[in-house]
Amino acid sequence: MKIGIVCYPTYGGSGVIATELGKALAARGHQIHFISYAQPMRLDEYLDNVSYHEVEMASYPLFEFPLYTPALASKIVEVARFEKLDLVHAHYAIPHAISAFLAREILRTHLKVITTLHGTDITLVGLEPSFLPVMKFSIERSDGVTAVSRFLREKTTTNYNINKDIRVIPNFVDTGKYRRVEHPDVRAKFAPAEERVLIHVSNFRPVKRVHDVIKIFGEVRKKVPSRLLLVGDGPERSACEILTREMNLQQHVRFLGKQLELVPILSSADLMLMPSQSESFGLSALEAMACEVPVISSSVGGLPELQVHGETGYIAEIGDIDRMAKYAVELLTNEAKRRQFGNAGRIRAVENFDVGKIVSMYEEYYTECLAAGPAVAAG
Ligand code: GMT
Repeated sequence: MKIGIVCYPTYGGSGVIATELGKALAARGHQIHFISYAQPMRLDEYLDNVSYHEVEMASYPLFEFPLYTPALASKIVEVARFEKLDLVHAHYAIPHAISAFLAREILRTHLKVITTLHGTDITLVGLEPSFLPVMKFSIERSDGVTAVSRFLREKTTTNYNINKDIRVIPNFVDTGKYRRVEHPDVRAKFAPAEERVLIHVSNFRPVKRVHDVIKIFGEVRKKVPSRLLLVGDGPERSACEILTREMNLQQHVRFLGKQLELVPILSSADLMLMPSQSESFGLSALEAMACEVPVISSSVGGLPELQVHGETGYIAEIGDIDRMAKYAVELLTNEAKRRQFGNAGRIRAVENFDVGKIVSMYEEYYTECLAAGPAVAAG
């Protein structure tokens, strides 16, 4: 198949999944064309069957706001026409699916559009009154819609009053690459041998509740000598650095910024904290599980579909810092149990969320959508 993949290129789960999906499909012989405003972060090497097409943004004083949606549509038209795309797979409905529909109108062909819903496109952004009708339209007019968890499918149908078949295709990880490989030299950079290592990976947006991570760590440190690694960057980073200093934890917390090579870092960690306010899937938690790192998370969104309370980690209510800290101390002071949870997480990642299995689900879904007639919006 000839597939256009439209995604955000930034450090974030939807871009990671789109890029890894495209790479895996290319390895299976499909022609993949990534379309975005910058090279996706994980597309950092030359690969057979993969091309990247950058959306050029014209600036003109009359345009107060960057006109990304039409610029992206024009690029999709160009790529679809010259590369003879069979379908466009839009990751995130707004604006990617909208641009794909515009491209389809211009091309006057029935270019198939498949949209994958990832998270805040549905739970936050799309609920803005100004976006609501556009969001509903983009779901209804897609030839296929997938959601990364059952939670997100349910939210989509109830929030937008949509009667459309939405396929749940969960996120995935390459468990061949994401596996625990002890790197004593890397671990030694982060903590003395007798201390435990906690980790949090996110884009530091308010929904991630990174403040809670630091507060949980503050409680844990009262009982267990330990360090906290904070991986990623985003709007809350400065406030988190301030909180760390206010709590006098700066000697024990490392802000590592955006990191591409996560496996050695995850392999140095004993526990992951993910106390999010909203999380349709929680890709970082899956990557941690693949590396045998137990996860302590909140109970929101798709997290209970990913990890099993009391088996691969623990789940607590949003904001319940004391309980999360208690769970963390329990695992960090019981090495046998911590390892058992780590192994269970690895097995769950391999059996349910490995790249091979999930990419086949996408492949089958593409074939189904290509064989079906055009999508028709209800009422
Ligand atoms: O929707 C977002 O907030 C951003 C998005 C991203 O690009 O990281 O995150 C969402 O998609 C990821 C990939 O499917 C999921 O793992 C995240 O759980 C989800 N984030 C939220 O729901 C907050």
